[in-house]
Parts: sequence; structure tokens; C-alpha cells
Amino acid sequence: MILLVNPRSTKPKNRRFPLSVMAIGASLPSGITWEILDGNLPGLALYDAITARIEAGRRSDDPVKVVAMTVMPGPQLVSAVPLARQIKEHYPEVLIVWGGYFPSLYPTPVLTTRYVDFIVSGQGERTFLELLDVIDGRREPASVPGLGWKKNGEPVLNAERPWLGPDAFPAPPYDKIDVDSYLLPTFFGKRNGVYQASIGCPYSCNFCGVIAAFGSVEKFESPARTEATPFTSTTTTSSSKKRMPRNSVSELDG
Ligand code: B12
Ligand code: SF4
Repeated sequence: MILLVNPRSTKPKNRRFPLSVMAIGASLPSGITWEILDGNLPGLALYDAITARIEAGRRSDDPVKVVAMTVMPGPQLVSAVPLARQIKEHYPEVLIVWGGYFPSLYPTPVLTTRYVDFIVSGQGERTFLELLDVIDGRREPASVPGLGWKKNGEPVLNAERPWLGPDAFPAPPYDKIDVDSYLLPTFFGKRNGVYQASIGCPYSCNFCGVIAAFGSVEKFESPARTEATPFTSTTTTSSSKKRMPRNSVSELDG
């Protein structure tokens, strides 16, 4: 069992689909069990939810092997550090993987901690899958592009993995989250979500983790894939186009 964790990054009233870990889960083959735990959800005590699953797994034939967390700089890092530290302290056998913008920007400091075992730098779908082979002893860590690991306790960051546009991967697995609980009022309407139709960014702001993860490149999905989303886009205002040209932010049907 793999736990895909979105540490709290915002108040529950501002929660958003946990797109980063949804992308990772969608790419796992059917034989691997996984669950998303989102710290932005109201009323969820994330550490307790994680440990409940680890304890239950210990009594089953599918123990939690990996807690994989997405970590952005800022508030999400503030939640992620004590969470990872506590899990490692109480369950040292559970491997902790960090992916996303923070470990992509700062791989060495993350790998120097005692509580993170591996990092995934840049696009995560394929690297994470290959990491699972490493964990199961089928592959050498040095052979996985995009992986950060420890050799005799010392951080090692492998070469970058060339990355692919959204069409190379499955669509977000909306069936693995409670979609309704994420549809919230905004100035666009009563029930809104975010649809991300690209990955990366064409700009080069020097503080930004997106550049560390993807370079100054953005890749778009095909219109056919956007059209096949289970949601109906009923409104895309011109102001949204002006303010957020690359995020498709629309009122959703329902
Ligand atoms: C879409 C988007 C939004 C949407 C909502 C996002 C959502 N979750 O629904 C909206 C517009 C609402 C939004 C709001 C905000 N956003 Co925003 N957003 C983005 C954007 C454009 C795309 C992020 C995304 O979902 N991509 C799709 C997913 C699939 O890709 P990904 O996250 O990169 O994940 C891949 C890899 O990074 C990696 N990976 C990531 N995590 C993990 C974990 C593991 C275990 C593994 C193996 C791999 C892995 O693999 C994934 C799949 O390839 C990025 C900029 C960009 N161009 O990427 C900013 C960005 C993430 N947002 C940012 C910010 C600051 C915010 C706000 C805090 C702004 C504000 N002040 O209000 C809010 C907070 C949102 C919230 N409530 O949490 C910053 C984060 C900066 C940072 N701290 O690093 C970014 C980087 C832009 C920026 N530089 O300012 N955002
Ligand atoms: S415009 Fe692009 S490079 Fe600049 S902060 Fe936003 S995501 Fe990062």
C-alpha cells in the first residue's frame, strides 16, 4: 500500500484538488494499492489518518510501504517537515518520499535529513514507478533518472529525466477523491474546481520551483483530452483568461 499525501498548504475553505498526487496515483499499475490523503480537507487530522493506515496495514497482508508526499515551499513545507519527522520516528520501516517543487529546488538539504529516504525531482509519474522497483530490489537506484537517494548516508541526485506532456499520462483519477467536497464558491460561481491543461511554465522567475522541476518550458495537452474531462465547463470569463491564461478555471456543471 502506498499513501499519497498532500500536506496541508491552505485553509480548508481554500482547498483544491490535490492534482500533484492525483497524477502520481493515476500512473500506478492496477496491482499496486494506493490512497490519497489530503491535509487541506476539513476535519482531517493528517498524522492520525496516516498512522491509522500504517497500523491497519501491519495487521494485513498489504502493509504501508511508502508515504509519498508532495511538498511546495512555504506553508506546505511547514506542515510536511513535522509530519515526515513524526512518521519516521514512530514507523522507521515506512519509506518516506518527497516530490514536487521543494525537493526539486533543494534536493541536497532534503536528502540530508533523517526523515526523507528518497526524493523525486521534476516530473514524477515514471520516476516514482521506477523507484518502487528499486524498493522491491528489482533495480539499482543509480539507474533511475530524476531520483535522489542516499549512498552510505550521503545524498546522490541522478541525472534529470526528460519530461513529457500531459497526453503521455492518464487523466486525473477523480474517482479516488470526493470531488463534491472540493467544489467551492468563488467569484466564478457556486461550485468551482481547477482544471490544469498543461504542465511546466514558459517563464523564468528565479525563485520558482516550477523552473527547477521543468525548465522554462510548458507542454499542453491535446484539445481532445481536455474535452474528455468528466466535467462540463460552463463559464470561462474573459477576466479569467486575462488573469490566469494557462489555467483553465471554469465553473463546473452540477
Ligand atoms: C494550477 C495551479 C493553481 C490552481 C490550483 C491548484 C490545484 N491544486 O488545484 C490555483 C489557481 C487555484 C492555484 C492557487 C494557488 N497557487 Co498555484 N499553481 C498552479 C500551477 C499553475 C500548476 C500546478 C499543478 O497542479 N500542476 C499539475 C500537477 C500534476 O503538476 P505538479 O504539481 O508539478 O506535479 C508534478 C511534479 O511536480 C511531480 N510531483 C509533485 N508532487 C509530487 C509528489 C510525489 C510523491 C512525486 C513522486 C512527484 C511529485 O510529479 C507531478 C506529476 O508529474 C503552478 C505553476 C506551474 N506552472 O506549475 C502554480 C503554483 C503551484 N501555485 C503556487 C501558489 C503560490 C499558489 C497559491 C498559494 C497562490 C495564493 N497566494 O493564493 C494558491 C494556493 C492554492 C491552494 N489552495 O492550495 C506556486 C507555489 C509556489 C511554491 N510555494 O513553490 C506555484 C508553483 C506558482 C508560483 N510559482 O507562484 N494554483
Ligand atoms: S510565471 Fe512561471 S516561472 Fe514565474 S512564478 Fe509563475 S510558474 Fe513560476
